[in-house]
Amino acid sequence: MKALFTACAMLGLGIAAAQPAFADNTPGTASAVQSAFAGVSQQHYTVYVLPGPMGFVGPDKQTHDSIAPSTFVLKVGTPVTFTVVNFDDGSHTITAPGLGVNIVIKPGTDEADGSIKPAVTTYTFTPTKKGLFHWNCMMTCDGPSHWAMSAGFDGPGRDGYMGGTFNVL
Ligand SMILES: [Cu+2]
Repeated sequence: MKALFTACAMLGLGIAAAQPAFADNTPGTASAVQSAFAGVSQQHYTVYVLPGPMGFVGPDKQTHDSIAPSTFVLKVGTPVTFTVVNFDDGSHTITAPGLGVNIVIKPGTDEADGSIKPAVTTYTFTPTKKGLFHWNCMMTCDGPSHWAMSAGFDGPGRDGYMGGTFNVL
């Protein structure tokens, strides 16, 4: 967390809206955000899809299908490319209707030795409006409980597992 805070402070990113505890330590102004993004003309995220046994532990003490990271900070009007590495042999999606995003993630391949060969999906889009946009996976996943799909935030999908947020600044 300290590293994240330091990185944000160095960039001058206003994260007051998302992290009120940091409000005293960040400029939090639109001009500071624009200044921090001034040289950014292309963004890139590498995202990992982790099947249950590799995924994060929920409050039920079980591991779950997870997409990491699950929150994305984007610059409005600037193309962003996602490289999604899927270690699961099932398909997932990162779907945010409010932002017009639907990343359909290819499934990995089951190998003869029982391992899964990861699949790589790339997806590029340009966010055209600022704001917070929830995403969730539209596939039936995280069996048998499907816990990671259940309701959270303002839509289906547990944030940090099969749901999350785009923050377009
Ligand atoms: Cu999923």
